[in-house]
Amino acid sequence: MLHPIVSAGEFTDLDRFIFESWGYFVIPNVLSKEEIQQCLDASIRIHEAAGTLGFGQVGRGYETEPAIERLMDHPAVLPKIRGLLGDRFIVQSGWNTKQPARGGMGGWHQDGSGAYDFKKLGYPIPLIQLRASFLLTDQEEPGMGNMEFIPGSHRSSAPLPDSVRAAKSGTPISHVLCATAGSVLVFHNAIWHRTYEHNRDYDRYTMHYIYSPPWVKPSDRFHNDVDFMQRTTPLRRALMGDFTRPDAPFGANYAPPPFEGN
Ligand SMILES: O=C(O)CCC(=O)C(=O)O
Repeated sequence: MLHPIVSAGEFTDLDRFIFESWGYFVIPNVLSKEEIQQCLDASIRIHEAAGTLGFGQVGRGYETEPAIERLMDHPAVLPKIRGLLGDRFIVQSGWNTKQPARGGMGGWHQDGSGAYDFKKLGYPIPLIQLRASFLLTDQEEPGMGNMEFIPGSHRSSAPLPDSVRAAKSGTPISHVLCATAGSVLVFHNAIWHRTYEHNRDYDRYTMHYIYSPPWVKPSDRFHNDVDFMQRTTPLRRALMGDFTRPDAPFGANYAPPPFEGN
């Protein structure tokens, strides 16, 4: 099957071309078996603490779980985020998603804000929420809680027909992404996507980090947790939006996060 696979680390011209034309790419083998296990254990704790019943997304897991925190600025992924957003961006949110054993299909959607539809910003819909999804369980074949995408749909000015959305059926051009645990999907907010069905008898977990321009409001928190901010690294603090601005409305810019040496 055709897959938009890229290598970890450096953001290349080909990575950019793939992202621009497909709306997403996959970085295989980012996490070791040990790291996957640590993140899985952490995900289970996060959802147990939140009391998730069925499908659920829990934010702020990075504040309490070091294995999840380490994914925020992972060296295999961060160069891709910098390549696509530049050097000034924030972690808008970090959502840990659980799809329960034998969970059904999700609904087709584009990411964005219910409060202000990103379509109103212009065409093509701009890159406002860049997502890096760390797969914590294997999704090597369809039916394992995969992500399903419609390649190139982030550039479609036509909406996905209601008949497709209501019926929860497939489209002839959708792509059920298959990848092993430890792979990372990077995708554009405007790409049409959904959670594919999960036919196995264990829960599926994915850790999603969303990166946004610095003037976008965080969506998983109203305030940064003080203990976490004191404990974490200077780079992560900056990515959480803790930076000094010489002026309020960003007109004169601000010092970029300390990407080197962290
Ligand atoms: O199934 C998932 O983990 C992702 C759900 C999704 O599509 C989303 O959060 O926008």
